[in-house]
Amino acid sequence: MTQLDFPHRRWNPLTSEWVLVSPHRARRPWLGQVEKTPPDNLPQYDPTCYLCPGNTRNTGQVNPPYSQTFTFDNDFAALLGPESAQGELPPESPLFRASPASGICRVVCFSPRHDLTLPELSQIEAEAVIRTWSDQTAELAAKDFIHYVQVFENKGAVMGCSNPHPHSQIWASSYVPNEPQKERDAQAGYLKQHGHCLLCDLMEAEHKDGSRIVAQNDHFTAIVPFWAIWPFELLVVSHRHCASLPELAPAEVSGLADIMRRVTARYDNLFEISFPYSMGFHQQPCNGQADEGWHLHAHFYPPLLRSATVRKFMVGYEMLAMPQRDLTPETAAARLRDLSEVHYKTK
Ligand code: H2U
Ligand code: ZN
Repeated sequence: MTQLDFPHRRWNPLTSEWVLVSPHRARRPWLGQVEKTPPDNLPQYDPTCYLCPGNTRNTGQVNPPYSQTFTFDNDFAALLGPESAQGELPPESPLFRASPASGICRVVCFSPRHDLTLPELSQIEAEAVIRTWSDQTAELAAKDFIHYVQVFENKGAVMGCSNPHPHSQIWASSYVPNEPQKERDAQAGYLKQHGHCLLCDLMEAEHKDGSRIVAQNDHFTAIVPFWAIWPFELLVVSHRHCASLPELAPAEVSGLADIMRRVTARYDNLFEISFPYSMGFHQQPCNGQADEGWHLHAHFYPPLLRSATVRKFMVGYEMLAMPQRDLTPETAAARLRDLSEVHYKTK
């Protein structure tokens, strides 16, 4: 695609929302907040970490001496089991609407090593993480009261992550949350209107164009979406039309592990720091009607903008009007594409 260097809006067909792109603004000066860079010299084992093997968590429970991944029920879960829905909610009215919410929250550690992040794991270790997410999804989705399983990773203090030990979270809920519900409606609407899957069509168009592709293998492609909000946002899409992690064949699990390692290595190499982000998979809702238009994908939402210490703030216009970006998605993709996939720490 040719570079656009004048203000314009772009449509996000997955959420049915617009983003404002202002490429001419990318060079403005910055005198605002400067973030701390993440520590680069973590120990392999931290006796004070509540996720390291053998350590005691806040509740007094002791982590097993695990050697690959480790999953446990979140000790401070945001959602509690169905038995928690005891009290009575106020009667619904057009202005005041409340609804019961129950679920299961878990923490998944990627590795017993306190100091290794996704791009530093071996291919085998990264595959074990994908399989854990997949097995957890299958187990949680099989429960009658669960309607959606959200797998996500919050990485870096800037993103509110409380502990550098590599871990992710899973929140399985009795309801479909806002973002997946928007995507559900949009994917179903696209299928109805065009007779094809939205993300299958997107993959075809992106492979033809190429300007937003960052990395690909036989089974997955990572792009900076045309409608990206965050400066270096990524969308990772499966080539085969499938709707959830448990549907992936073994070769696709390997493909997903490969693409996750490669894009996170590029991220770390961008500013030569452990790159912060929120990442998560969007899988089809469970225990409801089938979602034929649903196509498995992951979003990476990283906050950093122009250096390791200057982030994008979603404030002002973003909070009150709509998201806005300066750098075009095509420029962001080219920058990520030009980076090595060899992690800077191993150089
Ligand atoms: P972050 O991914 O945002 O860092 O959160 C880590 C989770 O770990 C958080 O949801 C949980 C917190 O509730 N946790 C435990 O389950 N046990 C502990 O002993 C400390 C933190
Ligand atoms: Zn640890």
